[in-house]
Amino acid sequence: MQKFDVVVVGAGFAGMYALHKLRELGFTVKVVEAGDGVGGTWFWNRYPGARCDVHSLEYSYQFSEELQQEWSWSEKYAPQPEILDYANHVADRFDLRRDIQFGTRIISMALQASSRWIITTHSEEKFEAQFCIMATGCLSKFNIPKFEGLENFTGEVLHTGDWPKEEVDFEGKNVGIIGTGSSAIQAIPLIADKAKSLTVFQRTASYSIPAHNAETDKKYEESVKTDYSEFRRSNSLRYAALNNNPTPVSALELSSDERHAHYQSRWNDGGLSFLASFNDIGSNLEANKTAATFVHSKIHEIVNDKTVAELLCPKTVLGCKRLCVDTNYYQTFNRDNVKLVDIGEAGIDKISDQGVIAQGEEFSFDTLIFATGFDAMTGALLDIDIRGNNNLSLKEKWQDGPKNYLGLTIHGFPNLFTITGPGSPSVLANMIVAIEQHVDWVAACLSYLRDNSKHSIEAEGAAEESWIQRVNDIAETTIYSSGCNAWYTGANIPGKPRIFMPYLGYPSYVEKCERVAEQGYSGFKIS
Ligand code: N01
Repeated sequence: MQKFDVVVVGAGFAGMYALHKLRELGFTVKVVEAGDGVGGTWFWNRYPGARCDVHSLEYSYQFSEELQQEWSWSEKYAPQPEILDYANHVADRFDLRRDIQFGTRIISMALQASSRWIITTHSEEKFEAQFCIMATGCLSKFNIPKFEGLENFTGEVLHTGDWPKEEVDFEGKNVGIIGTGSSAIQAIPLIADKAKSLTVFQRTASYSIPAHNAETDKKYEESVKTDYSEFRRSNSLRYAALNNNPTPVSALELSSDERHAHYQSRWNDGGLSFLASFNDIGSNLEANKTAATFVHSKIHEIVNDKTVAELLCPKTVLGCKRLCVDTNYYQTFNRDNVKLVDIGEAGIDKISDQGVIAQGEEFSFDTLIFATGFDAMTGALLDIDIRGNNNLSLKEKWQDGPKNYLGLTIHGFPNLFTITGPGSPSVLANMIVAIEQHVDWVAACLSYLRDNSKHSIEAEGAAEESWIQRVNDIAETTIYSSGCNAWYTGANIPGKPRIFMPYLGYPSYVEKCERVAEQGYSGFKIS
């Protein structure tokens, strides 16, 4: 059995950086990856139109000044193929592949009395490691709902989160797509452009803000690169570690004309920074409603058919489910070959051999696309049979929802770390920034243990309890507690316990992590 200081599960952005950082510090590291390439979410999500909703100059690593200076993004919002190229470039540049085992899925991990882990792959290969780092991603276990009759469908079935590497040909095809979240919203305009017909099954309408994507502004790039580290530092002081230029004013302080003009200017800028239009959209439902009303008015301006426009207007709290960013999403419903079927809460009746039956009507398709999202944040972790102290499984431990300390470590599971786990800013921050902060923290922690001849670190139960309380207390003061069926809470997966998973507020999170380390890892048992 091969032995390592650290086994890392996953070779997305988190796993790649963990490998680089820990190897640099002299640890022996093995990365195990189910796919046959690096890139994680950007390896699997190859659907047409897939691109990041964070500006390219921010959605990139900062650990190497040379890397961030030499790489140039072609567009304001990088498309998936370019992000995958970037991941491959990083893997080559830092010679990562020699320590990554591709095409290998971890199925179980068991803690030994020695506080070392035995890790077993799908082919029964075993590794031993003192530490395990779960870099399994927040949106990596894709979800196909259990639709009755799905197995009978005779056409092609695709999922946006598990898209084929080969180009899918939609020419002359009748296509159905279930779901209207971020993935669908990006894919729909491009598929509609190719397919004979596209039918969109919408259960809950989403708010979407235009990306206004463009080629990279070279002057802006140059100005950022003149002092990239200062750009990163100032972004890291913001709520979501994004350069979103927040307006420090309540939406309710302005006259309705002033407010409208302000929203219009944010709409013209495009993207997620719309959420920062005012300082209370995320915390005050009345303020939030003004933003929702503005987006409704835009939908009605764009979509010609009044009934379709009204169906596309979300009735939910804006931002409570992930805000989407699009290119020509609403415009696509003006095409003759696109049909919106609002299935509402009744949902899909069933799948037939020909297609979808909804509201008693059968829709026939050559291709059926599931844009039905992910078992987010916990799905990939719980797919592995992880057993800690006293053979306790993580599944049992988390049966009422994920519990951990700092979103990084779990009581009962010593020497195991989760990168961007539930309870950390993760999906509600710039993911790559959050990843680097976590990896740096773990690397410092492992160095501390080594320097002090310690072999085991475990979150204390009390620290875990108070952490979960803190995560929830913060969420309670925001629109996220308004009860929408967001994947942030697990509500998109039937039977999944509902608990708000991300930690809100990157700067206060980082401060806490730093304080814990400075205090000799307070809240942990070290031996
Ligand atoms: O998944 P989703 P996604 N019957 O969960 C519907 C990131 N991302 O892959 O809302 C019928 O958002 C579901 O309906 P409802 C981003 O963080 C980023 O689109 O549950 N419909 C919903 O419409 C994003 O939030 C980027 O009522 C069903 C859709 O499927 C996250 O990934 C791009 C159903 C799922 O939407 C996930 O996005 C893409 C059922 N049984 C993704 N079950 C960018 O960076 C589910 N649905 C831009």
